[in-house]
Amino acid sequence: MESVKTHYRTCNLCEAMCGLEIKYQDKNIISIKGDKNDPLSNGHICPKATALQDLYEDPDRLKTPIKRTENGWISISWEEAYDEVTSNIRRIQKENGVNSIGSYRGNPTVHNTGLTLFAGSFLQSIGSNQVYTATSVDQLPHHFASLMMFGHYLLFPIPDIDRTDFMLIIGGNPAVSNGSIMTSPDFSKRLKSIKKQGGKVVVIDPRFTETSKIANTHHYIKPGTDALLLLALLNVIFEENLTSERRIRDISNGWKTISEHVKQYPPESISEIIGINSDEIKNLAREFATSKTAVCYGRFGVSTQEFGGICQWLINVLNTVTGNLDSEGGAMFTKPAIDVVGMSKVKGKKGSFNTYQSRVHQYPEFSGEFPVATLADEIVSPGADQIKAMVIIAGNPVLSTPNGKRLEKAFESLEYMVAIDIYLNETTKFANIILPTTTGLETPLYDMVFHQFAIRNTAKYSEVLFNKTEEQKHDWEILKELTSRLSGIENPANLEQTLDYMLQFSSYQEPKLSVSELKKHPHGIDFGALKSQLPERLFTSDKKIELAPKVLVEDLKRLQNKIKLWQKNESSEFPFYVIGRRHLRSNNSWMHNSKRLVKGRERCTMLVNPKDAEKLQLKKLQIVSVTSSVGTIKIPIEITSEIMQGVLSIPHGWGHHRKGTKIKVAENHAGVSLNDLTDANKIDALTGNADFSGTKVKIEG
Ligand SMILES: Nc1nc2c(c(=O)[nH]1)N[C@H]1C(S)=C(S)[C@@H](COP(=O)(O)OP(=O)(O)OC[C@H]3O[C@@H](n4cnc5c(=O)[nH]c(N)nc54)[C@H](O)[C@@H]3O)O[C@H]1N2
Ligand SMILES: Nc1nc2c(c(=O)[nH]1)N[C@H]1C(S)=C(S)[C@@H](COP(=O)(O)OP(=O)(O)OC[C@H]3O[C@@H](n4cnc5c(=O)[nH]c(N)nc54)[C@H](O)[C@@H]3O)O[C@H]1N2
Ligand code: SF4
Ligand SMILES: [Mo]
Repeated sequence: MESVKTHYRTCNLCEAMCGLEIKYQDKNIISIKGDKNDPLSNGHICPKATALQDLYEDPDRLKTPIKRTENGWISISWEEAYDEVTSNIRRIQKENGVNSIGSYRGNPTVHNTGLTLFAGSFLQSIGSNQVYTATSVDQLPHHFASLMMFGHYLLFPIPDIDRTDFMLIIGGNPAVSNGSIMTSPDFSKRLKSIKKQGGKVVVIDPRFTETSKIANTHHYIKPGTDALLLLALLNVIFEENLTSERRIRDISNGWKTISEHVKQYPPESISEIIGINSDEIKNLAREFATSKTAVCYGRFGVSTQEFGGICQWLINVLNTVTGNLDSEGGAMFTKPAIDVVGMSKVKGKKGSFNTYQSRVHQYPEFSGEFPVATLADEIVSPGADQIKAMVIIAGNPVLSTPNGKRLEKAFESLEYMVAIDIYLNETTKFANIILPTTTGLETPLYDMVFHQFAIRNTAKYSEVLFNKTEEQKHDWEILKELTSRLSGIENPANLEQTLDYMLQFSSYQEPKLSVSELKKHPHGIDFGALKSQLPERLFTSDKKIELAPKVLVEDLKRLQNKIKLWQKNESSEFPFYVIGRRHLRSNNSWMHNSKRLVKGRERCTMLVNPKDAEKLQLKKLQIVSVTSSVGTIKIPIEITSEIMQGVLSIPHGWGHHRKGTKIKVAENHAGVSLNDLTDANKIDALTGNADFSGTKVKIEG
């Protein structure tokens, strides 16, 4: 037996990029702890990190390609699998056109270096415009606002949380999610330290969340109405002349337009709709604008709503006009070692909008993809360019996209599907072939995406801990092989060589970066706090921030029409709003096969406010039927004043009872899928993002 060894790496499970210290002996893990010397996470981890061991040891994980036959799944060789996949893709394209192959890439794509580096050329080798990802059930409105205002869809302002005096959090619960589009490990500690230093934290959320518990103040808000709150905050700031910062004003367009538009939204006019008192709105605006530094951060809850695009735009405007964009303690731009955004000055895409439209609903394209809410339509509606086959990479859209049940039916009707995934689950069970990959501890990691969104500039490369077996393949190896077979063009570079190529363009020269240099720094290298970078960092043609982009200003008309509907307040067959909820020991849909993560009391429950429970005579843990315009689920309830009246909360990513999967632990903790209720026709009409917060339901006891 070998001696006990220590391995350092970054956890790839969520956006926080926590450094891990892993003790192991041979192929056995002894402990997974936080790496105190990681310059970003300083020793923090969450309960999910230890599940990396479960993932590594999971007997349900697929290791060799499997193929669906009339007699069930059989193992096949990689050679046979590659042959089948490429010949089917070519055949279907020959018979039905190049766009007959759809693709969907899920969330782990961005946590996997191989997938981020090799998926682009793979999709090019297919050449179809039927491209879908989890972006349009998540952060698409952020990209939209960035493209329109800063000229690049990946140029996100990140809260400078360690130096701020005031943080306004709208529709995010980083105390549980560990932060999103804000890589900030140990978020809770950072939030507490804002308070400790005399600063203030305010949360706006229909639920009194774990983050709200740490904050100074929490306001309930009626789901989907945040755009009005933001307009009212800006109204007060402009009316009371609380705007500031010549520097930013000098490098922005549209200051006057925005000030004119917000005049229409005094707090009194919208207070009743959103459910926050007008004096409280005024105080919040004043406190925010007069705080020495302040940052408004809005995440998933204000992205996945009917006016998600407007929300993300106005959040940027709020930070900008109060002098908090690109300045310490505000919202700042990062400068990562592999500067994907910066590199696109020379080569690469800055993003695009509406350059072509989807076939069935004419939804606008965004940066080369369509809203996934329309994927089922594109599969089931006959005609030229109908999707006949799907390539699914690291995604579980049956559980994660609106109206999952309808998507299941659509998948059933496909001529062919290939999935690149580690499990036989609710989505991959529809595949003809599953190509399994290494994951977690078996993979090298340089976080291409989340270094871009981090609250400090750092760089870290994690080596493989356990070498893969001979039969296993890395994601990038599979994509590279398929790409070369489909395109006939061989990519000579492997993963490390590709990273090396990119690292040579780093603006950090001390030390000179390469994979081998990064390997000498297993805890990572710290390049320090974020720095001001405007106007150089902007991608707009005149190097100015666009505060009033035309498409967004025009979208205010849609909001005006909605205000009339809200004001009417008509009674509805579906009186409740249902929103989501994340849990520290969950990760979207795919980590419920880890015993230690699912143990304990049932987590797939619906939160109901005591007043609503009383009205409907519901009892604790009673199983109720919840029905929306698209479906019904049965779920136990928890009665709690944590959730506001008229709103219900159900976590997403459950519903593992579906037949034909091979995820035993998850099947025994099945729960039900929130997305059997969400409606694929409900989207933010501007950006195409799913509108989850607008899901309306009724309850029957
Ligand atoms: N109603 C509602 N719906 C939601 C949300 C919500 O809050 N409410 N959240 C949304 C959000 S933010 C997101 S990001 C999406 C997520 O949506 P998806 O990305 O579609 O779903 P995941 O649950 O992340 O599933 C990831 C899949 O990748 C596989 N996988 C894991 N690691 C690897 C790997 O290393 N390689 C490969 N090839 N495969 C791997 C897993 O087995 C699983 O099948 O869900 C969205 N859907
Ligand atoms: N433990 C854990 N961590 C995760 C994940 C996970 O599944 N589990 N998923 C990861 C992923 S993919 C993502 S994208 C991030 C997401 O990270 P966050 O954005 O922090 O996501 P949520 O926890 O869903 O927080 C959204 C909040 O918005 C609130 N909300 C819902 N509707 C509205 C509304 O209309 N208005 C307002 N103001 N608030 C609203 C909800 O109550 C919720 O508290 O988390 C990541 N981290
Ligand atoms: S917070 Fe995220 S990155 Fe950190 S240990 Fe947990 S899952 Fe991993
Ligand atoms: Mo996400």
